[in-house]
Amino acid sequence: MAASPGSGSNDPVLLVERANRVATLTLNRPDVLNAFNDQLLADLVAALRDAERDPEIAVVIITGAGRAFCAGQDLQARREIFERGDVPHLGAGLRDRYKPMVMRIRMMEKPVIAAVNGVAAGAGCGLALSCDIRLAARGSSLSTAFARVGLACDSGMSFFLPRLVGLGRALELAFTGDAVSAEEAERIGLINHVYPADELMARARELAERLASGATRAIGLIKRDINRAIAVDLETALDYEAYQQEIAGRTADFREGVMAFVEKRQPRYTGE
Ligand code: T3D
Repeated sequence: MAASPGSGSNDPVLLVERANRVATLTLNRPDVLNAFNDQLLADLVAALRDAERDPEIAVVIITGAGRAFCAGQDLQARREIFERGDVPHLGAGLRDRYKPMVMRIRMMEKPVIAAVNGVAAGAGCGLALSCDIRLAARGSSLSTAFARVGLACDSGMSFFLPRLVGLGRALELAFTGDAVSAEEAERIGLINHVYPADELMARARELAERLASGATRAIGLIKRDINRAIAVDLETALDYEAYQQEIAGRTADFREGVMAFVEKRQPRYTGE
């Protein structure tokens, strides 16, 4: 388990574990439900960049220490701004700290799985929605939370929420900030699967290792395809698919997939 030093505490704010081609990133500020401070955001972005560049890593899992996934921006840090009599300038912070987090996750040609082990609120919910697949523990919940503290959307919420649950539900969830239970979130498409809490990490690792042993180059291209397709018109999406499939068709994994099929055996993928 590798770790980077946090600020103001001896505990690392992000734990990084690498095993079986899977990097598990654990947000580690459990006393404040893993709320984001600047150090945690910086460490998370750096760890995502490292995982993206590391050829030994094929899949990333993000989870939280303790009883929460992430309660969003640390509001204590915002209170300090008001107590100093300063005016918050949130736009620059979003561009400099939250946008890189979301972009790293979306642009990385490797699956990123959110293992939502407890409450995910505000930008913590945004983090979960930015991931490719969300698994959740029974008893966990998601809340947009922003409107409850007088904020608009950030961390990709306005982009991902309507795409996952449709416009009507997205607006209701964003207007109210009401918490959605893991079970309800699964029903409306916000969460992929719900598991008993003590099974969550084993299930997340099982899925991650399965993807890591698959045709990882093709999986990376699929992620690019779908990233592109959700934000463009049909014709552009079809052209982009053709471009990407040209690349996939030249991989050793495609050849192996075809040969394994016709030879009636399990494929042995290499990611090449
Ligand atoms: O500012 C910018 O840069 C713009 C970006 C904004 C992005 C955002 O994320 S804005 C939204 C911020 N998040 C929230 O509004 C959620 C705030 N938290 C809550 O509403 C509740 O804590 C939860 C619903 C998440 C969980 O409730 P509960 O009852 O299970 O726990 P709790 O007792 O409220 O929290 C436990 C502790 O965590 C508590 O500390 P204490 O009293 O034990 O010393 C609480 O203050 C602390 N905590 C929870 N969330 C945050 C937090 N501390 C700082 N910031 C938090 N976001």
